[in-house]
Amino acid sequence: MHLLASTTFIASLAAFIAATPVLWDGRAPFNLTNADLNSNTGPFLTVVRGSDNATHYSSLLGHAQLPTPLWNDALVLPREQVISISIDNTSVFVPGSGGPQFGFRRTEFIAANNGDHDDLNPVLETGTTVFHVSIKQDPARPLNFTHEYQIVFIEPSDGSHVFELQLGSPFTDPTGPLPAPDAHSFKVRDHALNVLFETPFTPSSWHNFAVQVDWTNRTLAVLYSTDAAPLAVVTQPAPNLSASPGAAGQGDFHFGVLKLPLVNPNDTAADQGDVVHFGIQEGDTEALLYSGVFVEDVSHGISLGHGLYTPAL
Ligand SMILES: *[C@@H]1O[C@H](CO)[C@@H](O)[C@H](O)[C@H]1NC(C)=O
Ligand SMILES: *[C@@H]1O[C@H](CO)[C@@H](O)[C@H](O)[C@H]1NC(C)=O
Ligand SMILES: *[C@@H]1O[C@H](CO)[C@@H](O)[C@H](O)[C@H]1NC(C)=O
Ligand SMILES: *[C@@H]1O[C@H](CO)[C@@H](O)[C@H](O)[C@H]1NC(C)=O
Ligand SMILES: *[C@@H]1O[C@H](CO)[C@@H](O)[C@H](O)[C@H]1NC(C)=O
Ligand SMILES: *[C@@H]1O[C@H](CO)[C@@H](O)[C@H](O)[C@H]1NC(C)=O
Ligand SMILES: CC(=O)N[C@H]1CO[C@H](CO)[C@@H](O)[C@@H]1O
Repeated sequence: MHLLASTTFIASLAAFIAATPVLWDGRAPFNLTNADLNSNTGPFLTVVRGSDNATHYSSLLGHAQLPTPLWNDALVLPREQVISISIDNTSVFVPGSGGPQFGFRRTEFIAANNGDHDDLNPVLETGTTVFHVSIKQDPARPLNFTHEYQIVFIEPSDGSHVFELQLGSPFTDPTGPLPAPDAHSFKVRDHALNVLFETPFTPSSWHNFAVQVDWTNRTLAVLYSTDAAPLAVVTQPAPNLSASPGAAGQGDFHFGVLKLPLVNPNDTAADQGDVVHFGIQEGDTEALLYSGVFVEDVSHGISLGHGLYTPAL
């Protein structure tokens, strides 16, 4: 029995070693250029931004910065470039309808294949899939933790988020004590905005997150580590049943900087709650650094880094 059990274990380890299928890879290769960002060539759709071109708000850093060591062996040249994503006071997005979003400042990359996200989303958001992302501070262009930032999320067409990664002080109307006590922590929130996992945004480290989404049973589980440490499971699958099932629950996978306003006491009561169009923004230039962004299927396990895997949760 013991022998059989250990043989099975070795067989299943071997299956995990045979690499879990990457459904979309946003780890920017060195042949991806800033011009590609402007033309939506490659893995990113860069339309969620202000009026200037994409490279005014984002850039590929070549060999100037090291990406997360989780997927990049320290002894050889990295396989990906760090992506810098910033906002300034011109970062007012004008969507197809609804008018300019004067309440927000935002620059986001959306997962795509040469501009096509509509065909990609059902691929990334069926069965059970894992969304990987690593984030680092840009010390020259820090965030303002008095504000709320939503920095990674999947957004179905109803504007909700299947899950999101949040920083700063949650928007409050009427304005509560600011900054919030945990403003400097990352929060992984579910569709209903419950905090599933929280960890401090320490400077100088890469913060590696992975969120497993079971699209059929609608659950979320979170993995996390810093720098080269393999990902560790920090929350087991929890129900996320306020998210819509099926196609209505699928949406674009965003990462970047979305800054919410503070309430402007001069606005009407109704407008004070309209974070999209109203509120106070200082207009500062702020940025985050990204690497290690990809989506995988869990059929052969969840990648933990350095070739390690764990079975689906
Ligand atoms: C980069 O090189 C890979 C491998 O040759 C290729 O598949 C990909 O299309 C290239 N990407 C760009 C943006 O040129
Ligand atoms: C993007 O805009 C900047 C100035 O805002 C300009 O210098 C640059 O040439 C533009 N890039 C492209 C590819 O249009
Ligand atoms: C920032 O942008 C808003 C909206 O376009 C504008 O009303 C405001 O004057 C700008 N502030 C600064 C400091 O440029
Ligand atoms: C951060 O935002 C608050 C609220 O608008 C503002 O008072 C403060 O000056 C801002 N800090 C910086 C460094 O811009
Ligand atoms: C999903 O729910 C079904 C029905 O309750 C259950 O049989 C199945 O084990 C669940 N799958 C997972 C991965 O939890
Ligand atoms: C509110 O209005 C007053 C009077 O016009 C003005 O001085 C103040 O700057 C305004 N405050 C904001 C946050 O816009
Ligand atoms: C962690 C958790 O259970 N989150 C929520 C998932 O969705 C259901 C249904 O809306 C909520 O009740 C849970 O609190």
